[in-house]
Amino acid sequence: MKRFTAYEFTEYVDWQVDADVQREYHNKIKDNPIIQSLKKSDYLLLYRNLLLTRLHDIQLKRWVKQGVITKAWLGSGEEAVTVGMCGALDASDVVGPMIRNAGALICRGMPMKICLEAYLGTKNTLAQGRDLHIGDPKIGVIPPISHVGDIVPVMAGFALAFKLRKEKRVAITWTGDGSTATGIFHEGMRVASSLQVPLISVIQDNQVALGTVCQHHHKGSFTAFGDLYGIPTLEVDGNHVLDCFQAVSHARKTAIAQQTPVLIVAKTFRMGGHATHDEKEARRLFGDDVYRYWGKRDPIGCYEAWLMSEQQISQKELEEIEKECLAYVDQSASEAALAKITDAPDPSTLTLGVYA
Ligand SMILES: Cc1ncc(C[n+]2csc(CCOP(=O)(O)OP(=O)(O)O)c2C)c(N)n1
Ligand SMILES: [Mg+2]
Repeated sequence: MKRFTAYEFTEYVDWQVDADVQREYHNKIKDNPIIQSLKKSDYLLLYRNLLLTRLHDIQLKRWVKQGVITKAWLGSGEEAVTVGMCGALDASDVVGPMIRNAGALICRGMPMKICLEAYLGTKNTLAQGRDLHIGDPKIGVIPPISHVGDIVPVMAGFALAFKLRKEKRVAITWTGDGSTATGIFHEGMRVASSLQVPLISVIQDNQVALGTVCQHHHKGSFTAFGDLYGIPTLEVDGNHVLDCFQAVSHARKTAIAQQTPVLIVAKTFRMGGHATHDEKEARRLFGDDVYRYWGKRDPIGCYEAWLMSEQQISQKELEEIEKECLAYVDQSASEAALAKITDAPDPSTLTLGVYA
């Protein structure tokens, strides 16, 4: 993909195929029947959604640098966990993303213009400009809850409703490594496991919470939570869109057939800061070697290389998709910027629908 020197991490700007990483990437899924059953259009849809998710973040970063917004919470480097997992869902399922899972909105079909308007506070989003955490129940997206962990029991509640109505649907949510420290995450997991509801709970271990590295806030393996709650548990490469896809595809079947929650632990890496304001501090926290290691594992670069070498998809075909995505994001950003002027919320509506 085209790299954006002004907005992207140096490891991505200089990205090249690393033979060892690529071999490992291929071996991870080479005999997987779920991946083998995918069609070319499925592969390309995942590619498109990865690109759109990255370009969404690049556009936000551009606005930060231009002073249009003060900061943005990005998911750069972690796109595969969201895009791969959403790709394996059914349209009837319900997703509960956190702010680093903006790709979930894109995968579920929210117009890019609205995704971007969330940051501009227009009246066109679900919260009508009050909050940048957005969703849309019509497309099965529950907005992130600012208090981390709180979405887990909410999503368990959706899963309980599906169970009681005997519907073949699942609810899925993502919790960061740091947010597993909250009591509410465990209350949600305990309710889901004791009531045996079809909840897919993903621990998105990007190895950091704000400025605290994971080793300092958690000892032990996150997969042990699966035993603790007596539920099936999977461990995936969070930078591998196909590994994430196959895990949710499998988890979804299990969750519905056995009426059980499934835990998925996905290891990944936050290439930026907690938000755009502390990218330099984050680099100091981990050091260059760690960035180099994860930079080689760019979820988009690796997938692109895999599509070309294993699926014989030409670079030209991928570039065509990219051209469309770039044009779509550019157009959406212009429309969103205009909406900031034309569709500002009416101040007299400030307290409407506000209950706490
Ligand atoms: C209950 C609660 N405590 C603290 C915060 C402040 N806070 C926001 S994000 C964050 C770190 C979350 O880390 P992690 O769960 O690993 O997610 P990541 O940011 O790495 O994606 C904290 C402490 C919050 N939003 N809610
Ligand atoms: Mg984290």
